[in-house]
Amino acid sequence: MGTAPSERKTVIRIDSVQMRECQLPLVRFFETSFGRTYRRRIILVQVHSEGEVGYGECTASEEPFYNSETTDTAWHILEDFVIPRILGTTLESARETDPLLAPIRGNRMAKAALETALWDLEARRLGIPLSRHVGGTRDEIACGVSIGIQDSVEELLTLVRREVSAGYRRIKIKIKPGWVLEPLGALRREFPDISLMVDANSAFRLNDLELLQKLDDFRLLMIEQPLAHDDMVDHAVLQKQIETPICLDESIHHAEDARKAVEMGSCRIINVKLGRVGGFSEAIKINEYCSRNGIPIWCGGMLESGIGRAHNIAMSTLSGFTLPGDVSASHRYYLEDTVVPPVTVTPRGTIEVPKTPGIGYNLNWERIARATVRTHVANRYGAEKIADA
Ligand code: OSB
Ligand code: MG
Repeated sequence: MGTAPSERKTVIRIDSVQMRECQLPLVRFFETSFGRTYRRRIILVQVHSEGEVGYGECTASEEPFYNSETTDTAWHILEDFVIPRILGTTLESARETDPLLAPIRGNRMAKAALETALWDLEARRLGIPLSRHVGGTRDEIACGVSIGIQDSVEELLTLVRREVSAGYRRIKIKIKPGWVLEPLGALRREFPDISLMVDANSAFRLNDLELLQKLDDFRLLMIEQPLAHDDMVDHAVLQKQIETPICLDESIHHAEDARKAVEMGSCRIINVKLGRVGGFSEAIKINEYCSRNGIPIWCGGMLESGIGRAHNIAMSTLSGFTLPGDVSASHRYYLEDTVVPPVTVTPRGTIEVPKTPGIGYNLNWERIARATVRTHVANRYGAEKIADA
């Protein structure tokens, strides 16, 4: 089971929280079954407590297609609900963030932006790497890549060749109706033995059973979220009729979802995304449940910039994260990242886990300043003033 999260505690008095929206162009568009993304609108969160700082990144997308959150809804929830609940409070530890935010339903990506920042802050105060603070033990993590839908099979092959020679340990391609058998056939002809998987982002229904059964011939590691985002029942029906293991992404919001999905037979593998589950506290619970029950898990990605990527690296060091995740090098998405140096991958297809306190990467302030389009600052003095008035 690995180690439990660090029991060491500090008292965290929340003095101020700053948010900024950064707009970062992607090196190349990223296409899923719900469309193309050309640039990210990312909210960065900074929490201050008695001279210490922690950083978080909100993983919500620009549009409510992956889940119901967007950059703008997350900004609203953070500004009007999350930050006011936290500001001026004194937490026994970062683990108390979750119960404090529990009255706010859903909006897990907004909440995770602050929750993860508090774990970073606490790790820095304790002088330990974030990976160790959350209970992780690995010194390096195994990396895979997620490759979007392309205009042609030839373009897909070019990209896969590049990532395979870079050393990535698992290739995932996005699929949708009309982009399944042809790309997979071409990939398996050229790369019969690579570790290969697909992600449908909910693009199919049980009606597509015949097509989904054909996937068994491609010896895939798994098929990620083939059916509706909110449907664990049909996933259980489907899993009985296909050999390829189903991995759930969109459907799992917390540890109780993970338990129910596993008990119903809706999946055999789980993709854990820090934002989607609301932060480290919940990710740790999922890790514990899945480790106890022999369910492999891996770290998903949301096209994060360096700060979110650093949090993903820390989470991937937990014991249950036994499969390569969607945590890859910064340069695949960003020419200039929000951290320096950017996240890099070894020729072995791994990322070395930072050993310095907190997230273990420095912020690229010059880049962040140029990308910032709006900011919001709230401090406890301001909050007290409003309360007195
Ligand atoms: O379903 O895993 C997904 C990106 C945006 C929205 C959903 C997904 C993805 C990815 C990207 O697959 C993974 C990455 O960040 O490299
Ligand atoms: Mg997915």
